[in-house]
Amino acid sequence: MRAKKNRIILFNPMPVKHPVAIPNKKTTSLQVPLVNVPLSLLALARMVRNDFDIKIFNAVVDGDYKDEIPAACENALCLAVSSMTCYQIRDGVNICAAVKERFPDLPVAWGGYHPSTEPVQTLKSPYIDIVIRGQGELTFKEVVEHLRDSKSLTGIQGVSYKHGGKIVNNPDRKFEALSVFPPIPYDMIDVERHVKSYKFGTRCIDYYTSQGCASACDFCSEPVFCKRRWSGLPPETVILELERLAKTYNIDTFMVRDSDFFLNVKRVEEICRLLIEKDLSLRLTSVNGRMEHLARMDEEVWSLLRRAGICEVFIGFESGYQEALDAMNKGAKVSHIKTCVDKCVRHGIDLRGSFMVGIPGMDTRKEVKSTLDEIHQIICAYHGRLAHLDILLSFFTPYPHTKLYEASIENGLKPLDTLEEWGDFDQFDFRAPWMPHELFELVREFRAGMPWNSGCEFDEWCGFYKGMQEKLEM
Ligand code: B12
Ligand code: SF4
Repeated sequence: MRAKKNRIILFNPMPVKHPVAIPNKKTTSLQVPLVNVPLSLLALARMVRNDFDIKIFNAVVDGDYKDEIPAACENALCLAVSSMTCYQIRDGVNICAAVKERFPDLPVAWGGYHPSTEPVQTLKSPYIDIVIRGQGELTFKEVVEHLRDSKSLTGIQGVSYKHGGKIVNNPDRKFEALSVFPPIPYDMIDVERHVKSYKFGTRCIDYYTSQGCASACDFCSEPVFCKRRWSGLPPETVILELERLAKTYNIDTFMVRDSDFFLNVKRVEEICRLLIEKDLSLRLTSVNGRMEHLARMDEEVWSLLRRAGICEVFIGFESGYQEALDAMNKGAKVSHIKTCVDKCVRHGIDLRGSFMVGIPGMDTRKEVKSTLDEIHQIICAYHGRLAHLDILLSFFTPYPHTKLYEASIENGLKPLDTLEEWGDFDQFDFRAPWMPHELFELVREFRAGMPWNSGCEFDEWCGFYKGMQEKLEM
């Protein structure tokens, strides 16, 4: 009898076409760190590591992946690729094409946010055979077991695949509680190559405590992906894992990659209490929360956060224009921005905030003006402490099957009909057909002038902002 194939190649493609590091000129860290632990792949690997031989490639750290992946695919059971809606698609497709040229029969599976939200179009690519939709752990395990045993994928929940020239979409799989899975197996990668410096420490790695989001923002992929479900690890598990990782890899800072860390405030309080009790001297950064929720959160909880080492929160403020927030179904008021900023200042917690402009159907000039004003107000609140603030300003980008994608089409966006079109779409500076050229350029000028990008001090900033306002009034 022939031995069954059991090598699985897992691949996390490059998120950006040109890996440029954008430094934050007010701190020592990057604005958006490019080197990230491939949590998606590790979440899958933990389910199959005992029965399969796993090889992980993370494009941002594995320089030779373009040559090494096709070579590693010889005699493999399958190649599995993770992708967001961005350049990862293009890089992933290129690698899969090279692999299929050498091994046309090797099954290629894709998962992650893009294929999950656009499975049929993804499967129209000649280089992709299987899409695993949504949370991947259980589905992936079943799929690779079936491939190994040469069984059909019929009936495996959460899978879409090609069969006899047709695309078959099996029913969705129920969202599972995170606590049923083994811990993320950091030992399966070279952690040292994923350690980064970030603001509060020199040894920072990515970690997550929850998956999903219960909100329904109309621009965001999360509701399409997780159908508004959320699951968080129990506080005791979080603390044990943080302690173990900190000790094993000498980590001082964890970048928390949850979509909504704060959803269950009791859980947050308990995590904080345990962190304080254990006195591990850890810093948690980029901890994501929703503005209307954080604005309502009790002062006592805010003060616990800082004492527990939660040094920085990441809030998607999105817009300073109420009509835009409403069009996004953000469920928040512009006034929540100030409330959150005041709380951060009062409790000594650094703030990362993100804004975007160019929502379809808006009076774009008013939208831009209000949003830039709001950013200025935040800068004023932090004026002498600009290193404690970081604002990301981007242009609205449509994502598959979101309501604002539909609105974008109605407002003149050419539909993105192929996987490759999504992969070649400019995520950084998407200029929507409804965004006037002069406003687009003005926003880019504003962004380049922001203190973190230009390095300017508060007084200089105020002069620059006055000039911007005059241009906006014209
Ligand atoms: C870390 C992160 C990044 C990292 C890179 C991560 C990476 N994969 O290399 C960086 C900072 C580079 C990044 C960039 C971007 N990101 Co990002 N990012 C995240 C974040 C915060 C965490 C991802 C993560 O590791 N999660 C933990 C893992 C375990 O979950 P997961 O990835 O979902 O994996 C599970 C399933 O998806 C599935 N799965 C995933 N991959 C695969 C593969 C296979 C084969 C299978 C079977 C299953 C499977 O199984 C896993 C376990 O359940 C998420 C939000 C979130 N909380 O997930 C946003 C998120 C993924 N990012 C998002 C976006 C939009 C972006 C940008 C495009 C934003 C922009 N406009 O610039 C950029 C892209 C490139 C760029 N321009 O820089 C969106 C995705 C939307 C979409 N349709 O793709 C998210 C969901 C945030 C949001 N709510 O909008 N991001
Ligand atoms: S924008 Fe944030 S709060 Fe809204 S659905 Fe997406 S992840 Fe959830």
